[in-house]
This record gives sequence, structure tokens and C-alpha cells, in this order.
Amino acid sequence: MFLRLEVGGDFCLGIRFPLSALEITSVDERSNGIIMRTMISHNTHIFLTAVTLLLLNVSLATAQQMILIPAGSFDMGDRIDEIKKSEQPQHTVYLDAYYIDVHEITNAEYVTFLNDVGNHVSSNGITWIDISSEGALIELTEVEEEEEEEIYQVTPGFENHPVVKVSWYGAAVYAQWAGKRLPTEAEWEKAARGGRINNRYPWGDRITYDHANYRGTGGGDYWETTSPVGSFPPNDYGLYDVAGNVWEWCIDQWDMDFYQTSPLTNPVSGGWISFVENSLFEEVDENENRVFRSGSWLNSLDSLRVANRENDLPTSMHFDLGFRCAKTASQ
Ligand SMILES: [Ca+2]
Ligand SMILES: [Ca+2]
Repeated sequence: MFLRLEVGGDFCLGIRFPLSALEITSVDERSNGIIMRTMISHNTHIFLTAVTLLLLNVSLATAQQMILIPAGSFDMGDRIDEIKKSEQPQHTVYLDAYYIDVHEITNAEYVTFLNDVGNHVSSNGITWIDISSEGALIELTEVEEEEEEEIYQVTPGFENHPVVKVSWYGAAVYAQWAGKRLPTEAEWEKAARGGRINNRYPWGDRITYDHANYRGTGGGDYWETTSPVGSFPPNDYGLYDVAGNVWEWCIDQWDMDFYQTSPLTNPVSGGWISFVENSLFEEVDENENRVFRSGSWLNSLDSLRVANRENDLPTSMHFDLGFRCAKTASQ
């Protein structure tokens, strides 16, 4: 007999039992939600209930897919003189504890959000994700037998790839829907460094195609564009794809000289975290660039450096730009 547990379509655990048949199928309608269908046949033993509860706890932890980064200081910026002035001076920053997503947000996760809210454009006309340009991996399709109803769907085979062509607003509104927020730039860099000091890349000073998805292919990198999230080893905090695959939006407004004036505790440029958490992000100035980090499948190695900073307008949507979420630990 077989016990199967699935969460969000991307987590599956199966165990065979000799005495009973028990099946749990769960559908993740929202990021943390679980709907269960349970079918129990003959000879169900009480120990199966205990096992089920244990597995359910495992599934919930997996569905959350966040890791706690403990409170403390780290050295932010470039010490090695990589030429870019925006990364200097290196300065010590203290951050309160926070959670951050293990993975980049996937197409499947973003489609769940879109179908829940029923739109990909905000009420005041801001586009969250570009679904119309050639090569878009999410599209609106008619539901069979109900011609007037449309749902968002992922191009088959790309469900577990990171969502792309999402604007800063589209990232922020997803994060709010999921009960999270975007990471600050400092939170992102601390997480990406994985507890190491002065490392050029998340795992150290060297990087190869066995570490990350960047321009071209070789080693463990088989992808000319995005790769499924988690296709490469994690950093020391257990975070995947913090170098490469897709760039990742952060809360901060772009300020090239921010490191020269940055507060040394919980810094964020151009708006407090509460500003974003209180849903005021739709009032964020469309003409003020926002930060993204990580480098992408499109970039050479230099862009994947953990100190590297990039930026664009919050309305920008690129084929190599996505995001992951964070959450203040006290919440
Ligand atoms: Ca590649
Ligand atoms: Ca990335």
C-alpha cells in the first residue's frame, strides 16, 4: 500500500505500508494553504495517523520554504576592490533576524497568485507581469467548456523555473499576498554570503558551471536561459540560486552612494520596510529605480558577485529578472 503526500505540486513524498492504504493529496491553493483529500481503506493502524501528522508537519515546513537568518552583523560591500564604486566602502551592518525564501519564486507559485487575485495589472494600471511579449512563460488561456472564463497558466515544463518579466510592483504585491515582503538589499546580501566573510561568490571566491546558471553552458549548467530553481548546490545558509539564474528585486530604491551614508542598523534606501509592508508600494515613484541582485543566466561571472548591485525602474520587466521573498522574524 502506498502513502503519497504532495504540496503545491512540487513536493512529493511516498512511503509504502504493508497493512493499509492511505492516500493524502493536498493542493496548495495559496502559498501556505493546504487542502487535503484523505482516503483510508481497511486495517488503518493508529501508527499511520502519527506518521501522517509527522509527514504533514514536514510538508508544511517545506511549503513555507524559508530559512531563518539570525540577528547579527556582517560586512556589506566590496573589500576586494572590484572597481565598482557603488559597492564601496565596505561597512559593517547589523540586521535583526529575518526569514528569506530558499528559492526564487517560480512560475507555478506566481500563477497561483494571479489566479487567486484574478488579474496581472493593479487597479491603478500598473502591470505586475508581462504575459504578452514573445517568449512569455505565463499566459491567459480560456477554460475548456467555459469560453468566457480565463485562467493563468504556465507554459508546460516551466512550472518550476523562476518567474521572470515581473515588475518590482508585481514582486511586491505577490510578497504581500503571501504574507511576506521583498528583502532589503542588506538582507539579500547577508543571506547570499551564507555566513562567509569577504567572499566574492556565495560559496567562496571561485565559481564554475557546477555552482550556478550563468551565460552559456558547461559542467552542471545545461541551460541557455533559466534553470529549474534548486538545480545547483545551496550556499552555507541553504539558499539556492543566490548567484545566477535570475536577478532578484529588493525593496531598496537605488542609490549609488548609499554605502557612504547607510545607517548601520537595518538599512534600507528610499523607504522603510513598514512602508512596503503597509501596502503603500503602489505609491512608489515609477521614475525612481529599485535595486536587484544576484546576476542571471544572461550574465558573465562578474555580475554574479555577491556584492554586485544593479537597478532599473520599478516598472521594468526583463527575461532574467525575478525575485524571492523575506519576512521579519518577529512577525
Ligand atoms: Ca547557463
Ligand atoms: Ca538568483
